[in-house]
Amino acid sequence: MAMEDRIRELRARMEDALAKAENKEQLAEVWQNYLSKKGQVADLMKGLGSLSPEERPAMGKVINEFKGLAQARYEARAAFLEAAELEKRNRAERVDITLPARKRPAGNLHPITITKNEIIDVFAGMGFEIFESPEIEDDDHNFTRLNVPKNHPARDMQDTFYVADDIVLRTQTSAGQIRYMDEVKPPLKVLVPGRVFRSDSDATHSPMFHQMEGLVVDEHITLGDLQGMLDVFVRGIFGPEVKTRLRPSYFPFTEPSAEVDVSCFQCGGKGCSLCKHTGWIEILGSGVVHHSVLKSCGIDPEKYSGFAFGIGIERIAMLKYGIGNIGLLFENDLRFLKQFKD
Ligand code: 2NM
Repeated sequence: MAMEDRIRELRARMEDALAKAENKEQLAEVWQNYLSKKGQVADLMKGLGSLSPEERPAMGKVINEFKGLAQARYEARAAFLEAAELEKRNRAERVDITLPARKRPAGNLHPITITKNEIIDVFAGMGFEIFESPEIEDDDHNFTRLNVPKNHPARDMQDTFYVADDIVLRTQTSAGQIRYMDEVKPPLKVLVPGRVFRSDSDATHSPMFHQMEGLVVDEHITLGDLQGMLDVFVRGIFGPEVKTRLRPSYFPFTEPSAEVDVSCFQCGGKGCSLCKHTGWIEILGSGVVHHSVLKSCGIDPEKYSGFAFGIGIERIAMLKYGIGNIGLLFENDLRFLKQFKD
């Protein structure tokens, strides 16, 4: 075949192969077949040897021109495929930056935590320290030093969870008050929040619940100081209109002891279903710290006196939010919990 015909035929085949190459691998194959040292364009060059010396220069020029053209075609196809690939990737990775962000559901605090924080805020405003202590206590801190003698009904297995002979799950956070008084001497104002445990369970009682006990010890502390601070507390929690009243009661660690009522924040004291038509709602227990409790902590009861109170956080939360069953606070049903988003 004449050289011109071979070139024309080769050019047609190569252009066809290039047009069919759809990716880098197929393109590399075309390069290998036609443009590499062992490719068909190089073969043409080798074919020059069989021509006469007169024909060689002109033919060499033609082949060289073809080689340049073949390379240009190859590069054009390579550039085209690269652009197509980039375009395809851009389309696949396209993001609409005007789309609103996907919503992440936000959580909220548990009503017990909300109530606990609110109570802490009010007492922190009156200068109280916050102190935390262990949930597992010894008999000494949970009972004996709180003036709960052996054989007292509060020690009965029915109320107290025993971990070992003289080790209990604390039944009140006052065990922490004892630990605090071992470290800090009067004047002192401390609040001990935490979980407590009693074998008791119904619509308003849970075997685990949260308490916050307060203690103030200084010279010349009286029941009047207690009532003044309680007034600040209930107004901070239930609103500026409410009043308090003390009724005599009994706790082994206080003498005298008092039950504290708040005037009904729903009906203003006129009587409604919430206050069972009495105008008053019981909210906590309190009293003047028993001299033997002070003595058990090395505090001289002749010089110092104090008052203490115990608040049930669940009780306050249930009153504040109108929750009828304590179990709702521990079931962790999101339909219930989501209602406390602020
Ligand atoms: C209450 C009621 C009355 C109380 C007593 C003490 C301590 F440690 F000072 F003796 N802390 N908390 C107390 C007093 C707790 O809870 C209903």
